[in-house]
Amino acid sequence: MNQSEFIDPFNKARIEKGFGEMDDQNDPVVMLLRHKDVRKAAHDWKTFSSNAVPGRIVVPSEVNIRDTRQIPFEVDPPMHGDYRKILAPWFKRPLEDNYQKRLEKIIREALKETFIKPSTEVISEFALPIQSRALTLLLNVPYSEAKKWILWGTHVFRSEGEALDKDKASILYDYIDEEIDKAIANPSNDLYSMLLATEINGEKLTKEEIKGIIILTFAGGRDTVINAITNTIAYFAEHPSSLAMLKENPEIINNAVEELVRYFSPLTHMGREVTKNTTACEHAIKADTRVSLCWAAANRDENVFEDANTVKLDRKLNPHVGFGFSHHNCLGATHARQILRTLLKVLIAENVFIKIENSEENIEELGDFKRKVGFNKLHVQFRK
Ligand code: HEM
Ligand code: EMZ
Repeated sequence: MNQSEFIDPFNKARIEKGFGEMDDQNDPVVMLLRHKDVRKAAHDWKTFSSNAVPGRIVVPSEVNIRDTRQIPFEVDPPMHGDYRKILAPWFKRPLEDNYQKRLEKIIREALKETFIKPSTEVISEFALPIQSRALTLLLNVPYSEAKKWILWGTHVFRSEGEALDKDKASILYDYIDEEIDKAIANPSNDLYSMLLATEINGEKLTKEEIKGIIILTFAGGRDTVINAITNTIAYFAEHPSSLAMLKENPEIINNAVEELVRYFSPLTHMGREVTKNTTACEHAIKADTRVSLCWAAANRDENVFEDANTVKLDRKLNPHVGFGFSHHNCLGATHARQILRTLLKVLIAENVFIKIENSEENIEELGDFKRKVGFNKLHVQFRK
């Protein structure tokens, strides 16, 4: 009973120094580990910029596989705010009744498929299909598109054994180019068409800008959501009484989702480019180097979270940074939260019993730190 235990590898460094160091393709990264420092740096875009060459703020860096700037993720204020303004209403659609109903149907059907199988591999047969089918709602495109996306596997830039796979990335880029061209020829009510019709300060968005927004929607919301779903299934397999507790107290489902995101922190960290010589935790940081904001370490900071290493589904005060902090906070969070809330509701309603058969951990190597972020494989039995 420990597959859903995610040990915090940053504890000692966070307490003793407040930062960690790792190399990434000869472009080292200073990782900020304390909640207070992570939030401060996330806010201070003038010193810690997202506006580097495309791909550089991601760790591992994607500079070798990507020329397109992801928007609004790789843009600083004030331009960042212009993009957010046009995207915000669209990314709030998951709050609509009809969206929620369709999402619930997707999750119910995915679960139903598991009941008739002796065994289910959660990532490929449950989490990935749910993530891809749910994304058709967010983009407002035909449900059948999900079939293609499922074939791409869990990460759009990574393949087994290759952290950065250029050929794989080009499948996504070509697909998006084609979809934008189709929307130009045949406008509909999908995200592509909305963006094609949008102006910022009297100017239409360029094709490259639209591509940057769509790449981010595919890449940012893929393995994060898949890990969140898969880790949640592992958790309730090992804590069936927590599921029963949620059934008794459905009013805490939203707290439970926040706590699972805090505990699992599906996105470990995100980088920034340092614009001027500065210091963090009394450590000198040179201009043009990289830092990362380690959401996963900040989310276990005992100065902020009591019993930080324990999952407390009814945790009330929960200022976690699992979805980031400040202006770049996750644009897909409404969608992601809705998926996780609906998943819990459906598991409860169906009285699901989950048994882990075997698993293989997905460990991220971050210099001195090794962090479990999820699973490569998780075989379970789902029973009613
Ligand atoms: C930003 C985490 C799901 C789209 C972020 C950031 C974090 C994060 C930590 C901040 C990055 C930064 O400050 O540099 C997560 C987690 C998710 C999730 C844990 C799932 C549990 C999604 C989904 C989508 C999405 C489903 C869309 C399909 C975005 C976008 C941004 C972002 C567009 C950039 C926002 C901006 O720069 O203003 N996410 N994300 N994310 N996320 Fe998510
Ligand atoms: C980037 C990133 C976005 C990056 C908010 O996070 O997610 C990563 O998984 C992608 O590889 O390109 O989209």
